[in-house]
Amino acid sequence: MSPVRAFIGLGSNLDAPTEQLRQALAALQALPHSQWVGASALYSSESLLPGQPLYTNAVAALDTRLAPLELLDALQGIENAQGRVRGERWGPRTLDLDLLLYGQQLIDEPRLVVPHNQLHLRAFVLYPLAELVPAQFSLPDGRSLASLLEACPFEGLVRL
Ligand code: PH2
Ligand code: MG
Ligand code: MG
Repeated sequence: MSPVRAFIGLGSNLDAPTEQLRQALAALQALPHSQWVGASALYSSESLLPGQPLYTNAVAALDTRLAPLELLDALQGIENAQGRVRGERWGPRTLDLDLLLYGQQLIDEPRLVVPHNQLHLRAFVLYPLAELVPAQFSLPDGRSLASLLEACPFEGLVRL
């Protein structure tokens, strides 16, 4: 199997978020059967759920021979290693690693939906992603990243 370029969204709003992201980026660089491509800058923003600590977010890219569910397992392993406690949906977390895109594949399985179903609504995903792809980049369903960025103001994001 030839490698597939995967994009991973990183987020943290507990226990020194910026340090959590740095540690997670190092863990992603060490993933087996995968070649590191790069990461965006870190960004700070308010949580989508009010009343939570600020989030730090970033997006990383790697070329991987791991199958989508193998990659998901590896991402959850990193989340767990960094103290992720699975409680309420959208609760504060030490580390969230979301598989945003896996090549141009559309995946709809009980454990995994790719592209991530909120990707198009989230400035803290779209703007970091835009740092890692060509200007004419499109999602597997044909939506251009440029059109999604246009519909999703940068407002509220702070590039760290
Ligand atoms: N993740 C959530 C809910 N809200 N808000 C920001 N700013 N960043 C996130 O990563 C985030 C969020 C659930 O995954
Ligand atoms: Mg998430
Ligand atoms: Mg998640």
